[in-house]
Amino acid sequence: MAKTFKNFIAGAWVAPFTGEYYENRNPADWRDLIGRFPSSGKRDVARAVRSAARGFEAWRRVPVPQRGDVLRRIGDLLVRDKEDIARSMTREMGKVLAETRGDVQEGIDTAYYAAGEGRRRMGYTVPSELRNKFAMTLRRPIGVAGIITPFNFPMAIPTWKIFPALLCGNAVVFKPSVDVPHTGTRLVEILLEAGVPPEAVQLVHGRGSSVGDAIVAHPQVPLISYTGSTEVGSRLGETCGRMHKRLSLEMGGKNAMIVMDDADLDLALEGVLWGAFGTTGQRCTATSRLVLHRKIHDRFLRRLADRVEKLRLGDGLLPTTDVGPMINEAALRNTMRYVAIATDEGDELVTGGKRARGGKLAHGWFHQPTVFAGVKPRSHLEQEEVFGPVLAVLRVGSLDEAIRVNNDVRYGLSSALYTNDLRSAYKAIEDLDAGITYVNAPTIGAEAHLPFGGVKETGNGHREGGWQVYDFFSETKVAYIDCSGVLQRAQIDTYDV
Ligand code: UN1
Repeated sequence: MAKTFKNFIAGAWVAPFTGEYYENRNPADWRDLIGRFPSSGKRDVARAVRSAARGFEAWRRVPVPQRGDVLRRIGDLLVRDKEDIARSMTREMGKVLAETRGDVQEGIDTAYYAAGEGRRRMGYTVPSELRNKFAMTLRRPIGVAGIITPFNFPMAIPTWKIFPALLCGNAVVFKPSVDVPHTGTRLVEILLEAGVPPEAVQLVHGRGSSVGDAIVAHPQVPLISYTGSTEVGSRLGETCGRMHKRLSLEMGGKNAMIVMDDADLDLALEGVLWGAFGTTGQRCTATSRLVLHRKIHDRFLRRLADRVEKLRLGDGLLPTTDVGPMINEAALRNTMRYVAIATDEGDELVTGGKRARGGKLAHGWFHQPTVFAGVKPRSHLEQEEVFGPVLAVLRVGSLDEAIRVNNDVRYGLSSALYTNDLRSAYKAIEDLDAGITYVNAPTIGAEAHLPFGGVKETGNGHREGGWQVYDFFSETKVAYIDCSGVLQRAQIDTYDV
């Protein structure tokens, strides 16, 4: 009998007010039931926010370096449990073990970075225009942060948001994706074990349309950090705009990898395999377009097809597996829909193109790694995010044309250029409209201590990772201390003629 899991609200593991639960199953084999998780509702969120507001009042008074010590312990516990969490994460969401290990490692890196940040939460001191007067800035926590996260990085993405939120002194109401509630639960257990005060963190399971919306619309949640689709992000933006909330959005991508005729083609081949089919293409940073210079197009495509055909689908826990299942049936059907659209539009199917269900794959949501060539700029497959293992190949005649193709989409998260020409690399860094440009590396591989985020409809100007995210989760306060003992009027007494 599979376990029934609970929410963590007001310092205790509790059942949802709704009394309703849903089943969480292994996408590589849906006969494997991981557990039943709460389908919570508005009342659960309301209770969590009330408790988080109390948690905030206590946690905000803990000196920042001490909050940093708690973050360091979180990192230590993630190190201790890395293998175990990685295995249960692969069982829960399907990507191969090497990748779930990397996912936990990203959480560890983020924790240790946050711990260090606890000792350098810097404001600055500047000279005042008046005598005997200090002028300085400092950072203050904001309140209860609503954290809403996707399935594809069940550990890393929540940590990108929760760790800086906590380090800055906020309390957190966390809603993980309905597809990965187990990893969310593991993370919260670790936070508590490391010494985060019970009311500073709340875990509410359930759907976006009930739990997520209730968090976003709650008047006592002044800041929201969301990673997911551009459609949902726009909706959240409307609510947050109306309610004057601070909102960080991390959304879709249609990332291109450009391969020039002077590139190291062996390197580029490894890069595109990893970029397009890692996490079964279910990354916002996935390489979903491959833009090839015409001089190497045919040669490269042949080699690519050959390698893609050799990728082995299967359970991510098996060492023989290269590519795991898709997260659920809806995701699989969506990928199949795009294959049909591309075929209708006349794109040339090079390899793949079908659901895979033979032998050991019979009970999972598998789709063949798929490549379409001859894809035309502005066609559906070229413009829209599939979030699955489908690569669109385009042919160009120059770097300028490649850059135009890259930029002519609504998204702008990641980008990549393979070249051995320094001038081309420089031009790409200057001209590709994206938050991230990789030179001689694929579109995935962001590191925890650098800013992560995109331009255009990928985001709304904020960044995660690095130190920029610490500005998102805190408010700037300015303090002036006048030690002169007389009234000094800014703008007036220094310039009184
Ligand atoms: C995402 O694609 O949703 O750079 C996040 C990467 C990872 C993070 C990706 N470190 O691909």
